[in-house]
Amino acid sequence: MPLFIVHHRHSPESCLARDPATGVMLLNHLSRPNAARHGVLIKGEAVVQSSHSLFFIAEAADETVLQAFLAPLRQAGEVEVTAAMTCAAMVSSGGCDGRPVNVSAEALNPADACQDAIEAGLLIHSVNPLNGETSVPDLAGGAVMPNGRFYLRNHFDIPNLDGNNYRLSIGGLVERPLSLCMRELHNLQAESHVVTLECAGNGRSLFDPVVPGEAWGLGAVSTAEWTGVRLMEVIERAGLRPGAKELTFRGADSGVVEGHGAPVRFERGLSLNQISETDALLAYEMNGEPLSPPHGYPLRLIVPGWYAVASVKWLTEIIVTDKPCQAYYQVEKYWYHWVHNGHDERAPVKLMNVRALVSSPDERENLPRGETAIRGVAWSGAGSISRVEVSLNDGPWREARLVGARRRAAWQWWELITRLEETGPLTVRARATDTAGRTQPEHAAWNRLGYGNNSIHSVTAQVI
Ligand SMILES: Nc1nc2c(c(=O)[nH]1)N[C@H]1C(S)=C(S)[C@@H](COP(=O)(O)O)O[C@H]1N2
Ligand SMILES: [Mo]
Repeated sequence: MPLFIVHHRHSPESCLARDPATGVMLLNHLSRPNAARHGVLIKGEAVVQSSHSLFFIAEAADETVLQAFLAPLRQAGEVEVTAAMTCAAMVSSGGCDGRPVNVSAEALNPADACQDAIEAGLLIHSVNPLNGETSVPDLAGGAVMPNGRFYLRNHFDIPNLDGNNYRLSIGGLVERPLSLCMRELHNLQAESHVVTLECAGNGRSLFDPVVPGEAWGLGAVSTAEWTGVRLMEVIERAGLRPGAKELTFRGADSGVVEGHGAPVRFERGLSLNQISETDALLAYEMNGEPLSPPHGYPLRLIVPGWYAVASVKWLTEIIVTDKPCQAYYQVEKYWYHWVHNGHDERAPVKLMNVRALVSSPDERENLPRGETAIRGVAWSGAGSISRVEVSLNDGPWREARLVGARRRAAWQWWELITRLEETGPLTVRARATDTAGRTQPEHAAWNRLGYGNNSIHSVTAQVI
């Protein structure tokens, strides 16, 4: 809804607040419930001391609605209404003299989505497309991440799909092409899995030399309980025809990318062999709530263990083929491109690397001497976490305690209780090993697009 700043002024002689009855009448009129009955959402109000002047910020469908609500204030003095916008809208429109972005009905208003993300506590990297990460200390907390604080990675505008008219189509090399509405999907047997998603670019900004792409810190990772239908359940209903080997997952979003004249869709592929090794889910709920539009409403794919690029949001089509998917985000992006002794080597981005993050202490945090808990999370796409070790001030690696359930595809809490005897800087490093025997390198191999950075995390606090 449009945003306005309201300024009301009256003369000292006719000060409304001086008369208790009028004062109370105004308080009630400006109360949030009463404003809401008039179609006005008051975001915050304040009176300038000793100046008989009141300001407030309000949302309303249009200025007429707001003006009608302001009648009691107009009777008492002057009212000035100024059109305004959120800081997020300002940035997304290209500056203070920009015009609000014209958003098509098919897309979510990027400024509104960004405002929600800011209020939930995400650190924003870009408004359009909307990308934001969680702060590393915020990764610690409940078993899952609150939905609003789950990092966001979008390549294009966020589709604003209507769940009531939505259909998932399954076609290509199948016996019975399907077109399923959400009710039909809800009627199939539901499963819930706690799964960690990590963006392949998480930690990219820590590569040296600098690589292009979204400059993620370490918070492009989160965990949620996803509820939906097993992907293979739906595929089996459609029935595979001979030769069927590969699936392409098509999202509703599209846009212009470098080197291509026509807009491309967000599409990714998996082979049936790869799918048989995961519990891939067609998810409609995240932590017990319907998916929010930025996280893929009404349906997304969740591929446990894989870097999150595989988990296609706003999934509208599954196409069964005999050949691997050739989509832009399959063949031109999401490839490791290493340079070893002057030779180029390439490999597709698949399973998440093993990795531990220290969530507590935070960088530059002051810690009192005495007993302290070093905490964090650890995960891997290739297995569950078998061990996390911690080194303090480059001392020997000490084994941390793994906390909570061992889940195959979700991060693992860990902690190490220790005594801090000496004041001064304390460097904490944590290194995870998974059940597949993989562990973390001191420095992950640099690659041209900055994927899979699982270098050992190091945090320096101060003991005081
Ligand atoms: N349709 C669609 N699906 C998508 C993307 C996208 O841009 N469009 N981004 C992918 C990438 S790179 C990541 S890291 C995850 C992010 O999921 P989230 O925004 O729910 O955290 O979604 C994946 N699925
Ligand atoms: Mo990603």
